[in-house]
Parts: sequence; C-alpha cells; structure tokens
Amino acid sequence: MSKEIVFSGIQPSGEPTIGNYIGAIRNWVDIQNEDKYTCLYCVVDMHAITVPQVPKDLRKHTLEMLSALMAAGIDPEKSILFIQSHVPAHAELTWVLNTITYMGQLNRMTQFKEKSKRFEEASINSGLYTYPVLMAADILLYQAKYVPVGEDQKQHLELTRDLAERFNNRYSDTFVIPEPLIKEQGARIMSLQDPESKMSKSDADENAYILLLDEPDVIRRKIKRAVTDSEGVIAYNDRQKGIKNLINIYSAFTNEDVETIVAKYEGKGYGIFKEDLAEVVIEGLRPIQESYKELINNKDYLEKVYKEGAEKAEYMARKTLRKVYKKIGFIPR
Ligand code: AQP
Repeated sequence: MSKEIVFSGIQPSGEPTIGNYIGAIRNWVDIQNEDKYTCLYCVVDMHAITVPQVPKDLRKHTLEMLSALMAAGIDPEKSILFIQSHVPAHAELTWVLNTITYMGQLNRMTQFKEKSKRFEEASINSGLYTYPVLMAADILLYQAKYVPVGEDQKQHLELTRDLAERFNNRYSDTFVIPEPLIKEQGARIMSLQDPESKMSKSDADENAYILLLDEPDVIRRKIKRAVTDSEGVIAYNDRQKGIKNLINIYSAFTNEDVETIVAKYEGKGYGIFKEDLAEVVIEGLRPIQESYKELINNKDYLEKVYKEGAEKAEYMARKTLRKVYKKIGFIPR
C-alpha cells in the first residue's frame, strides 16, 4: 500500500522566524523522520505575492527559505521539497476551485480580515481574498491526508475540506479529505513586542521577531527588549502574556515543561531569565545556522534540489488535475 501523504507550505515573505520554526518547520522534520508518510514541503511564492513584494527580495527569500528548511532538517532525499510556482497545476486547480467557492465563505476568513486591515480598501487585491482557494489547491492536488499547520491556519483547512467534499459530491470521488495535524504545545509563538499578536516574519518592527538566522548578539538584544510586565514574578498565566510567551520559547528549545521552568526561576528576576533564554535560543539555533551557511552558498545544489522536487511534485499534481478536468467536462488535448 502506498503511504499517506502530508503536505505543507511556507511563504518566502521574509526570513523564517522562530515562530515558523517552532510552529511549523520543526514538526515537518519530525513527521518526515517518522518514515510513515510521503511528505511534500513547498515554498509558496504564489501565496507570498498576495501582499506587495520586491521582486529581487522575493527571489532571495525563496532560496533562503529553501536553504533554511534543509538546514532545519528537511531532507530532499526523504521529502519532496519544491517551489510552488514551478508546478503550474497549483494555479490551474485554483481556477476550478474558485468556481465552486462561495464569496460568503471567503468573507468569513479571519486571515483575510486581519491582513486586509494593513491596506487601504482600494488597494486590497483579489489574490489576498482568494488566498485560501490557492491553499486548498495546494493540498488537494497531492491528495494529502494530513496537513501540519499552526492554529491560525485551521479555518483555511476547514474550507479546503469543504471544497473537496463539494467537488466529490457534485462530480464523484476525486479528492482525499485532508485533516489538520496541529501540535498542541508551543503551537503559537507571539510577538516579542506585542504578546497579543503572533510573531510574524513580515512584522514592520524587527524587535518583534527572532529570525532563525539572527546573530547571537541580535538575539540577546531582542530578548532583552521583549515586553514583559510590572509583576516581576516568573509565572505562566494570561495576565503575564509576555513572560508566558518567553516561557513557551524556552520550553520549545529545551523540551522542559512549563512547570519545571517556572520552578527553576522561582524568586529570580526577569533579567536573569531573559539572559538564560537568549543562550538557550542561541545554542538551539547554532547547528541550523552552521548548516544554512553552507547551503546558501551552494547555488548548484539548491538548483538541483528544487528542480528534482518540482519534477516529482508535477507528476503527482498532473495526475489529479487530469482527473479534475475530465470530470468537469473539459476535452483532453
Ligand atoms: N508565530 C507563529 N507561531 C507558530 N506558528 C507559526 N506560523 C507562522 N507564524 C507562527 C506557522 O508557520 C507556517 C508557515 O507560515 P507562512 O509563512 O505560510 O505564513 P504565516 O502563517 O502568515 O507566517 P508569518 O510568519 O506570519 O508570515 P507573514 O508575516 O508573511 O504573514 C504556518 O503553518 C503557520 O501556522
């Protein structure tokens, strides 16, 4: 029997943060190493252009993301690692799915509401609006059974399931209905400057995030400046969201549970905790950073990886798209 399929994607909309790492990339590596699934991991450049991008930065960030994924442990010999725009079937299936998606559904998407707040109404593009449909196409093209996503992407996955069911009911069984794989602990890392909003690689304030590739001194500085509170006690609760977030980061990098960390820092001040946290993060990122430096300078190897990845993905995607076109009544060439 062939293995069940896992699909996930990440936008090259900036450099990856420790939020992306803890909430997504690290899980991808664990899932890959279980050897139970066929894993497809995709750098979703087509998603990234739903907000303005500088072309030369997008090119740079795409290769950086590819290198960072491999540095964090995605092995192109084990997983299919590719760039979304290299497989045209993503755009093609999106068009078909657009025709069975109701605007009412898209109007309810929280990410669209959040992201469109950043722009004047007249400059919100329709790609941002139909972003979830492209995401549905990404997943359904590969007949993925499992989609490791952060909490914030759950709503999009619900839409994907809904579209798959609608298509299957209207025509006949075509798509596997995907399920989210959400890791309970440490699923959501918050901004260091505003613990009410999630850490994002495209945040305008660079003190809000720690990048996977930040230098040790930068990490120390950003953690030192992280917003806390005036209670002065290291405790894990929703009144002290800043400290809670820092404890979550500490826990993610050391695998110690929250209670152990709180007990360890009983009676100690925020300053000491922050200093220790910075060292924990620096040490945790060190091997990734070393491996990244080698990869990013090896352009030939990167090209080989993304070309081979695209070929494998293309083969799988075409198979689904052919079925879809046939069922909806398009005449094969
Ligand atoms: N702060 C976070 N904590 C935990 N998980 C996170 N993810 C993102 N931020 C956090 C997870 O990372 C995966 C890839 O996300 P993405 O790049 O496709 O888009 P995003 O969720 O919009 O991530 P960013 O960093 O916030 O990007 P921008 O700033 O471009 O919007 C997803 O699985 C996501 O859940």
